[in-house]
Amino acid sequence: MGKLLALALAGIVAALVGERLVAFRNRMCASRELKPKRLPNCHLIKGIEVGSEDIDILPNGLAFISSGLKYPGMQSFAPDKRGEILLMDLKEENPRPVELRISRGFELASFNPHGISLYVGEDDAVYLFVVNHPQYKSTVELFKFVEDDNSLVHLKTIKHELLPSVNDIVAVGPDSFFATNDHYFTETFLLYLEMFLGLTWTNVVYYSPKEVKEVATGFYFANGINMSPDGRYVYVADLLGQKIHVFEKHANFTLTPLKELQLDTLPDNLSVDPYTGDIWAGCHPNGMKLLLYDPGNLPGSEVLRIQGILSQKPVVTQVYVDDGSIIQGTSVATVYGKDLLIGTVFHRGLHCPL
Ligand SMILES: [Ca+2]
Ligand SMILES: [Ca+2]
Repeated sequence: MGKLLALALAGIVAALVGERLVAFRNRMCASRELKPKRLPNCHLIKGIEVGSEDIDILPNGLAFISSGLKYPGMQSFAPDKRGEILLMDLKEENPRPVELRISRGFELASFNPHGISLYVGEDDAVYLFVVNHPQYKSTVELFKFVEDDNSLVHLKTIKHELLPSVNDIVAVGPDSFFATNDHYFTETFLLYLEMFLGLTWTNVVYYSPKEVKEVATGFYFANGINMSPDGRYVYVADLLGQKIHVFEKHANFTLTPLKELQLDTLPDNLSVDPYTGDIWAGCHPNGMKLLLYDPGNLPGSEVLRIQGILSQKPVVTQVYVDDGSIIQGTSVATVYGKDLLIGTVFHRGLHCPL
């Protein structure tokens, strides 16, 4: 009887694991194959050697790029190199990125930048918020940009128990923001178990010096976050839910769910065109290939433009699709006029005229 019970239990466990595995592979888009769709005259951006995970652009064409992310379980081609913030002036004829100097007193050796967000203050001061993972922990670093000097002055490091695993942020004031947590757990084994089991425990948190609160939850893997140009709506990419969630933002910085847009790909960071309001999403068409990074079977890239997200029928356009032969693991796509910048966690970004 003991053996029969053990066999029955083993059978149930095997069935559950099998069911979870199938569901996990579906969430990862593991069987998706790609038909490349390229844009003419794109070139890889020289001077970005260890990744271009997130990009944000000022109205004057200065693009800020976070480079050198090391993320648990993900391939890194320069595991010992510290991260950096690069600046590229898109108004120049042949823009080349330069590293921004960071003021003394900031712990540069362990700089591991992830999502970023710019905020222009009332006095035209430019603030750069950077998600950082020193020793694989999560902090948000607040910098002030000094253009004359191509430098960042470090203002403060923000740590909070509600910000344990931050992926991306969108600034809403000179020292306040919404942030996504991409995992509930922080320990590597548990965070992978969380993904495998398909728990939807990740969230969005509002932070200000006076108040910190969870404002949305129920995501498999909350990733990119951004806001409509009028500041009324907040967009959140759920990477493993393959969705973009739209929330209405209120004066007290709470969020009300408004709608969801189902995609057939894994959306990472979201950018918003300040003139058209279109959302540009850097996407991973096959999450399994991204995770495994097999040089013989490279992860691909996909860039989507979403027009009219609030309308009855949003228009989703595949702008760029690559099987990985040119760019792998696209994490962001952002536009400045007729320039499209595509970033990736692994290597150089791509600059395409639209
Ligand atoms: Ca961002
Ligand atoms: Ca991200």
